[in-house]
Amino acid sequence: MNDMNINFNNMKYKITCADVKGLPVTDLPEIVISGRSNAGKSSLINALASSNKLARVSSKPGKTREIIYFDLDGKALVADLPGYGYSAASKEVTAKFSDLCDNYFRCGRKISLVLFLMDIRRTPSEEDIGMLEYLNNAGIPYIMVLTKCDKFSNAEIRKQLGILSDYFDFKDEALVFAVSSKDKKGINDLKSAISGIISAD
Ligand SMILES: Nc1nc2c(ncn2[C@@H]2O[C@H](COP(=O)(O)OP(=O)(O)OP(=O)(O)O)[C@@H](O)[C@H]2O)c(=O)[nH]1
Ligand SMILES: [Mg+2]
Repeated sequence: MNDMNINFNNMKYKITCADVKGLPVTDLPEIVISGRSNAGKSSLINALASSNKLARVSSKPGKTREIIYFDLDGKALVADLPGYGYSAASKEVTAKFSDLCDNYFRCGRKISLVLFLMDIRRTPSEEDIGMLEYLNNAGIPYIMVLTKCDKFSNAEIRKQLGILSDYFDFKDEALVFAVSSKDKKGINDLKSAISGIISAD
């Protein structure tokens, strides 16, 4: 694998976009972090960057409400998307989040890689299943990242992987990683996989 050696510690905040019209114009590959509210998207960005303050994390779902871009070592952009499936917000606000995600995926932007996050303890939601179907149909490369695996024993993780394979029609090339942003388990393997995919792009 022609690994381009991305320095994940060199990740910097770039821009916040409330609307797809404001998305940065770029030739860099784009890595998108997607998944339901509270799945651990912003925490994963911090874990990848070995930082605890780059992306804002909250125990309340719905923290990230705009698309937040980070520059990854000058070699890629990372987009932290608002989570879907967050219904505690007002109807109007909820519609705006999902519109923004929908518009983002529909606006014709070239996406090099989606990190599709799910809390390993949760049963996949309809939206999770829809998202995976969309990625498969659109031929967008993705990595499934099962988060918060510090909450599970290795036996529980194996069992959950079995359950998930009943839900998702994993393609042969689908990559599945169990990680913990808290104790950093699986983070280095995930970084290598991201580097490999981005360098082949
Ligand atoms: N135990 C544990 N908790 C985690 C982990 N990753 C995230 N969390 C917790 O999960 C909650 C949500 O984390 P965020 O990173 O803000 O989640 P998010 O997907 O960005 O959420 P939204 O922006 O609301 O969509 C916080 O309380 C985090 O501390 C993990 O690996 N292990
Ligand atoms: Mg977030």
